[in-house]
Amino acid sequence: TPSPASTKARGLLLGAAVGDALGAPFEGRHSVDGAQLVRQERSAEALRYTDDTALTLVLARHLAERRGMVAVDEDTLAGQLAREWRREPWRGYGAGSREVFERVLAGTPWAEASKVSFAGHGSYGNGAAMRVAPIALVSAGPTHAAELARKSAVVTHAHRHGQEGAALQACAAFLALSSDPASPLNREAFLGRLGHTIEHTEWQSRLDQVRRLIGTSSPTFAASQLGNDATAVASVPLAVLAFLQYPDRPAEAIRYAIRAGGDTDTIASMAGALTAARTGAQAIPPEWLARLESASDIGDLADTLATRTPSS
Ligand code: 8NA
Ligand code: MG
Ligand code: MG
Ligand code: MG
Repeated sequence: TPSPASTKARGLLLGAAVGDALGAPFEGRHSVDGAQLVRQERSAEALRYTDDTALTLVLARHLAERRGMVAVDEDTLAGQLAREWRREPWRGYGAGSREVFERVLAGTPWAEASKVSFAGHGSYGNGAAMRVAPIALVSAGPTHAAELARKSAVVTHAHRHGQEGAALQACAAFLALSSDPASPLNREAFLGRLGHTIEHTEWQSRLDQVRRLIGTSSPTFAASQLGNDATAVASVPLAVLAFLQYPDRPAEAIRYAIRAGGDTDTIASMAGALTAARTGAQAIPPEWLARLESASDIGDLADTLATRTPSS
C-alpha cells in the first residue's frame, strides 16, 4: 500500500491533470450546464490534458531532478518549459507564454524575454499559477511555498500579479497537502494563513471576497464576483473557492469550477490539485483516472516527489 504522503502527492498531480482534461472542452464558454458536463463525464473517450498539465509535469520533473540542490533554478526551468512547448505546441498555450518561449528558444535570457509580452508589462496571466502545485511537495511551509512559487513564476510572468497568483496557489496547495483529511477543514484558518502569506492588497481583497462567497451554491454567481478568465487575479481566487466549497470531494470541486465557465480547464485543474492533495488520489473517481492520458506516469512522478525532502 502507498504511504499517505504518496497518496496525497498522487492526488495533487492527478487532481490537477484530471481537472484540466475534464475542463478543457469547455474553455472559454460563458457557462456550462449540468447536462453537457454529465455527457463529458460519462463518455468513454480518453481524457486529454492541455498546457496546464504539460507544464505542471515539467515543473514536477524539475523539482524531482534537483534533489539535494536549490529547489528551483530559473535558467534551467525556463529552458525546460520552452522545450516542452516546442515538443507539443498544440496543447493550447496562452499567447503571452508562447511569445516568451519563442524568445527563450532563440537565446534571449528569460529575464528579458518575459518582459517583452503585453507591451513591456509582462504577463499577468494564470500560466504560472496553473503549473505551480508541485512546489507544495518540496516546501517546508506556506511562506517557503510562496517564495519558491514566485521563483518558478518569474521566468515567464514578469508582472507582479502573475507571480502572486502562483504564490497563492502554491501556498494553498501546501496547506491542503498538510491538512488532515480525517478532520473537517478549518476554512477560516486556511484563508487567514493565505492572507498572512500573500500581502498584496489586491489579493487581500480577493481573499475577503472568497470568504464571503463560501456557501454560495451558484458557480456562475461566484464567477460574476471573482472572475473566471485567464488572468491570475480573476482565476486563482475562484479555484480556491471551489476547494473551500468541497474540500473533501475532488469531483464536486472540479464540477463547480467547470460550471463557473471561462477558463474552465485551468480553474478546474487548480481546484482539483488542491482538493485531491487534501483527500489523496483515492477520492478521485477511478473511472476518470482510467480515462486520463499518462495517468500511470503521472502517478510514478508523484511517488518520486513524495520522498523528496524540503530544500531551499
Ligand atoms: P498569457 O501570458 O497569454 O496570459 C493569458 C491571458 O491573460 C492573455 O491572453 C491576456 O488575455 C491576459 N493577460 C495577461 N497579461 C496581460 C497584460 N499584461 N495585459 C493585458 N492582458 C494580459 O498566457 P498564460 O500562460 O499566462 O495563460 C494560461 C492560460 O492560457 C490558461 O488558460 C491556459 O489553459 C491557456 N489558454 C487559455 C485560453 C482561454 O482562456 N480561453 C485559451 C487557450 C489557452
Ligand atoms: Mg489549458
Ligand atoms: Mg485554460
Ligand atoms: Mg507505472
